[in-house]
Amino acid sequence: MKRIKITYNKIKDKVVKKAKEIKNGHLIREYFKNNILFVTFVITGVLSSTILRFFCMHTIENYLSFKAILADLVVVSAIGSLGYLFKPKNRFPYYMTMNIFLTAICMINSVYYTFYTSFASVSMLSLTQYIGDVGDAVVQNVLQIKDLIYIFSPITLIIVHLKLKKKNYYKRFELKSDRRKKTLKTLSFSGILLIIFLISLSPLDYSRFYKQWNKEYIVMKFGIYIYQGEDLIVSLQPKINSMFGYNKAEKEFTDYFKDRNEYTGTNEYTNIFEGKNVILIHGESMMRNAMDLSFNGIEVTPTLNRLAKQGMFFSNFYSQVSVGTSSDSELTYNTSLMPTKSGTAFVSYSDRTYISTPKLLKEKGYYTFSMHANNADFWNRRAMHKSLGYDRFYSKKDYKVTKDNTIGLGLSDKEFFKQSVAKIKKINEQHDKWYGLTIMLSNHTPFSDVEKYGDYSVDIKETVTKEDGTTEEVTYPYMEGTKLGNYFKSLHYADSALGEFIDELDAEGLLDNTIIVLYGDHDARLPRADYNKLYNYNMETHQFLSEDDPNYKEYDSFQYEIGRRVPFIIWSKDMEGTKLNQEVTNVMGMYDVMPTLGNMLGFNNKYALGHDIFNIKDNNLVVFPNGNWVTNKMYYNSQKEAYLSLSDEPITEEEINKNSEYANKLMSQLQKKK
Ligand code: GP9
Ligand code: MN
Repeated sequence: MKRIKITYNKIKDKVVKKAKEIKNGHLIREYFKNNILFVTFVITGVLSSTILRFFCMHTIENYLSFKAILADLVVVSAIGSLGYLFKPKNRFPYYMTMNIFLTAICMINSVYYTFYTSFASVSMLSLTQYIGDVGDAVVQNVLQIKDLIYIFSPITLIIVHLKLKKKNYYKRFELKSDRRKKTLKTLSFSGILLIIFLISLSPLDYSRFYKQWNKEYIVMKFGIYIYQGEDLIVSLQPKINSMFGYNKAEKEFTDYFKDRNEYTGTNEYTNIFEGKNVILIHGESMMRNAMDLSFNGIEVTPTLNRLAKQGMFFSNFYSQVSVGTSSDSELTYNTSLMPTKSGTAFVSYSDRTYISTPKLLKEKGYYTFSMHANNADFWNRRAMHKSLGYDRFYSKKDYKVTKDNTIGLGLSDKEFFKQSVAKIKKINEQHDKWYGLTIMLSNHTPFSDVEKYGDYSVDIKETVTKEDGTTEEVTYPYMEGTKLGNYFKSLHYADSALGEFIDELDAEGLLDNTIIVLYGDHDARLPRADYNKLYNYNMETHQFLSEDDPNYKEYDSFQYEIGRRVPFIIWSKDMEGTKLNQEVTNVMGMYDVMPTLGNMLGFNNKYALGHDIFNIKDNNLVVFPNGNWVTNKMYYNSQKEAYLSLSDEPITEEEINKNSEYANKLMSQLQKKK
């Protein structure tokens, strides 16, 4: 009894002494002094991750998110604790290696976010071969000073190391058992932090972490390091999935469609194009809103505007791409499935069986082909176009590409179309019915081959009569020299190539029994600041409005998101004046094309995620791979949990929840390809 009392008193004295020391700051100071390398490693690691959130998520509660800081602290301190397993003199190389690793994660994500407005995925590593081709575009437009800021972290660690070396800090001796004790103590500290972190998470946090598609949210609540770790596991999943769980995924996928017979069946457009040839045009980076713009009385896209006016124009249309951009559009267009949650379907899932437009047309006796004058392996098209059911893929090696006839990434669109017409002519001679995809290339970021786009001024030119009666042409600076201005020049070029293509096809008699279908593949990722310039220019005074001007219209992030619309047009020579010549204003997504066009061409895919727009009409809901969605009434940003009203009708919470639930259900099908 006496013994217990003595031990108790001893412990009590110790605790009181420690508490006093902590209160006086001795212990903390002492700890920092003795563990300076570890502390520096932890602080720099957490700071880098915070800076990344600061640059990517602009509200203070996002980048100073308590949960994310705690999560980063757990990861970095756990990694740091392992440093104590080394002898003091070997600790710096360990911390330095780990620091470079964590810094690289932040830097890569910083660059990646600027380009894709999303965080990087390990599964994209298998795509680095394609990045080479657009590498210049990335370096010119994306690598910014803010991406280099993270170098402060290894530099700080080196400085601290050199100072410690000078003070003979590394000459100390520590017993092996002491090192193990220290490691365990520090790891326990990380463990306590981990428990606090796990308790602080809400059910929504857990659910989003599990689903993984809302990357911003995960980084905001779990920090970049946990996100990247989870991403690594998820990225390896396709490989593992091929071995296990495939049957379960297939069952879930088919079950999803079992009770889905709403908005199906025939309508007044059923079979209307049966037996017609189809030329599908993939309009690289073509954006819908550019169709409304003119400079000096000349439209940016006169050809698109003519096709829209004479044909069927879906003016409220969105592509639904993820990081696979062009390839995601091709996938969704042809299968009515959505891109994968991580990586790209074209790369990770080219070995799956797809129900696709080319395959269903082949069953109806069509010959199917695709044409793109770029390297056949870009986006793994060589393999994937075969999986999608194209009989033949014409790629770079099938075209004459010279230095003189290239623009941007490769063969110019004008030259590509000219050479393609000759090929289509032959196909037409050999085949009764055909369906062919042509993928454009010139209008691709960074839109810097300006001198090759031809004359198209995006400044304002006016002829002014002087006092002496003579005239003079005056140029007022407007969009010249901006990235958006260069985009308009590039798009004007691509539009003119399109015009020439249609004329050449017509001259060869190839349009007589043919419909042209055109889609913009995705937006052009242009700076928001440039749109503020575009929409805040006074044509009378030739001045830009300042931000405090009452007429100044901010092109906010919502405007930017809904401004990502792309054109979708179905046109044929004889459509003008018929019932098909109309503007369809109901919101529509790329996944609605297969059901809509399929109905017109006379086929049906039971496993389509989208709907025939003429059946679903204004009940349509377009889900984006990041979880955002849009209806005729509103655009909903699920990361911000905020909406933009698009009509005068009131919006209820119940409606938002119902739509979000639908979006969630659909999102969970993304990975399950039949
Ligand atoms: C590459 C071209 C561009 O061949 O389709 O792809 P993107 O960079 O737009 O995904
Ligand atoms: Mn593209």
